[in-house]
Amino acid sequence: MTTDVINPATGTVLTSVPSLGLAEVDQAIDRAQRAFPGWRAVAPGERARLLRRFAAVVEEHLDELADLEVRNAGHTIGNARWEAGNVRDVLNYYAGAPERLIGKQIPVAGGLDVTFHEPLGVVGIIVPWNFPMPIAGWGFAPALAAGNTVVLKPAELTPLTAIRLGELALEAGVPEGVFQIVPGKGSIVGQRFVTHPAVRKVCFTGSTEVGKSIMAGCADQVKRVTLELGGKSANIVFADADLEKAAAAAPASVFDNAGQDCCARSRLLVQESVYDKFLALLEPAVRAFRVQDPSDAAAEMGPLISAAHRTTVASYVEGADVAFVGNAPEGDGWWFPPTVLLAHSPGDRHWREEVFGPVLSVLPFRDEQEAVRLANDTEYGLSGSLWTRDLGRALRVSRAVETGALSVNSHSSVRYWTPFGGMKQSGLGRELGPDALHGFTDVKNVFLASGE
Ligand code: TAP
Repeated sequence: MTTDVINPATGTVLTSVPSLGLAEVDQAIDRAQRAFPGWRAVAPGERARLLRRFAAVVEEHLDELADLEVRNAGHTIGNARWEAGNVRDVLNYYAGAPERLIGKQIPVAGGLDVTFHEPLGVVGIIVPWNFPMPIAGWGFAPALAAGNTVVLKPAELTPLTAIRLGELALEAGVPEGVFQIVPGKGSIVGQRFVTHPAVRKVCFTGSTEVGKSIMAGCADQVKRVTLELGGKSANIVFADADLEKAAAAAPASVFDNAGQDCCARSRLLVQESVYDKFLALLEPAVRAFRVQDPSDAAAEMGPLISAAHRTTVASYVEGADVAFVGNAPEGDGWWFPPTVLLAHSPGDRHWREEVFGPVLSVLPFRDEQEAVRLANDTEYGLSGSLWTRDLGRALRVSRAVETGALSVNSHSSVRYWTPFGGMKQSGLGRELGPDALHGFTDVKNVFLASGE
């Protein structure tokens, strides 16, 4: 079976790729299982060298990978180049890990006690369509560095860069069977990662609903699981903030990648004393946001991923109180303009649910206490920002907002060398940073009797 791959900026078919059935998935898992003993036995320095070589080959193909993502996912060329570069950087970062996967020596009587970080075996990685390259790399780079073999399922909508990365790994000298791309349906390929006993860990990024079912399925075999799920992050603007700077930065914090970002700051909380002033500053910034052909270097936002997703996003705007709307091309492709909605209560559907599109909901707040209460009034807790010139307030609110990654006077949440992941129903476990590696190992404690 095959699946057509569509360019979301034009609605035309780009190519088609295989969609694997159960028997083929089992064969891939079998190959990964057979490759595992050899890969874990590769000397740490040699595994590091292979990962660095993989990073170098990604670098050599950066333009090609970025171009594929522009056409397959509608990402702007600027973002797509960053994303391919992020795969390279994450590989280089975790290439430093094999020689540093250091255990402990713990004082005991009668011998020596040491710990080892043992690889798990075959790791299954399930990737969504919104950031196909980075999310794949955040899983496979540390998994491979720790000595695991990997089967990776890209989203059906966006398989092209993952398939290419699988080829580039082989070109770099990563042995056959160590890193395999297994394209196909979530309900077949992804689900098999959950049920196949040889897959010892599942890394899933996607909707909270599917994430919960994966977690429940993994319980059956006490399978390790990392979940990166939805978000409804707050951007809190206090009256003492640099309002010009905060307003200029707000559009990209929610409209980047057409809002299809689990970290999107899709709830804007503005202190009521500056509410009108802030919206007046925000409006021209939203109207100026450049939504255009994503292959154009000036583009700040491309189309939505699919026609069906556009219908879902539009359903949040119907009947809502629209403050202002930016621009988007008309005609072919799944375009949707940046849209700012006024929330009238925290119960409004567009305020509560993850829209996953270029839709920003705005609500005023009275004081710090109310800002924290409203920010935390959600089942999610992935990301967020706050803007203030008061250092004490920045510290208090940073500690009080229940979220895995927060920025003060900025909207950055992702650096490959700092931890990333969600609190509450936004996820389980952390990716990136120095500790992610331990999510791909089990600790073994060994006591050696001295025979005294
Ligand atoms: P999901 O259905 O969760 O898809 C994410 C990945 O999981 C895809 O590779 C998908 O495969 C796979 N999958 C689906 N059902 C599965 C199952 N039963 N077992 C194992 N794997 C399965 O997300 P979506 O439909 O693409 O998007 C729906 C909503 O989820 C979005 O609107 C957004 O709110 C949220 N979302 C969040 C994120 C992040 S980063 N947190 C990313 C994407 C979407 P297929 O290729 O067959 O779909």
